[in-house]
Amino acid sequence: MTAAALRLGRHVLPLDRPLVMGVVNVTPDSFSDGGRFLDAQAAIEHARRLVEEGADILDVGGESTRPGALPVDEAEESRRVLPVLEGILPLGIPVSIDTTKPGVMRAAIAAGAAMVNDVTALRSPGALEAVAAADAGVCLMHMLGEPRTMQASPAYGDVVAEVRDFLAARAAVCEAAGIGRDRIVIDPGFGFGKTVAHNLALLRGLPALAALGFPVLAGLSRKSTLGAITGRAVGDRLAASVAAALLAVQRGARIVRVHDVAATRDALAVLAAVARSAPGP
Ligand code: HH2
Repeated sequence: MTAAALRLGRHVLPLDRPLVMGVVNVTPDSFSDGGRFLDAQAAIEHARRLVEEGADILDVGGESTRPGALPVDEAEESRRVLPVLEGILPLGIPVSIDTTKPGVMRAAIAAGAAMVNDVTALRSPGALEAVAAADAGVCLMHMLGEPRTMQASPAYGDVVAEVRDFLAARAAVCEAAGIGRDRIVIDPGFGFGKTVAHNLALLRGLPALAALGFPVLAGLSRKSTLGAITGRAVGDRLAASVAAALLAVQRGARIVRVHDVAATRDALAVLAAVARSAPGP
């Protein structure tokens, strides 16, 4: 059974409705919005808009994970994200730090971050300890390989089973290190070492991940799989992104990581209304 609420630092988020995580990228090269919010003030204003639109969590990242992205050193990543983090904490909703680096995790948690979103599922030496020593939540994501090369030729026997087993193993490692179940979120990592067919299989297979008993986060917003399906450029994937978020929630995702919060919220409101409505005559 998935816990009734997710504990992220001092925040307790009920899981009786899907949560929307709004993306705040502070990078020059993110695939969808690279460079737009590199200036801290612009990123803070963007975050404020996402909260007004109904975001439940903000996810701040200072290093792009897009295929082929250049690595950023710890000092530069901290320099990018910490001022933004400090600027958006007063907005009052939990802030997640999207990083793989234990030093950035520690600094962000000390500054008030309530969650660590790690696309490498706390596999960097010291990352597990950095989260276990605090009360922050964690999102454990599956990635095959590393960003530079992950899209070269990803191959699986059974993608859903392999991703599920990886996430179950990482969650067990976290629990053994003292991170409570109610602080753990799992994520199949759409687009991280996956073909279009793998991503679609994972979307269909989300119930198998949800069955592990942890809230599932799905990040499909503006991703290239949606471009492959629709033929649209990254800036024109709003409708496809909203559809993907809705399909993910219908298949058991409890958190959707999105760039377009207002549109996603509207779609989820329709879904909730249908779920609440009495059976027709
Ligand atoms: N996707 C991206 C980044 N971080 N974290 C989780 N947990 N799940 C995801 O699917 C995920 C993620 C990629 O999207 P974006 O932040 O828009 O781009 P970039 O990594 O280029 O900054």
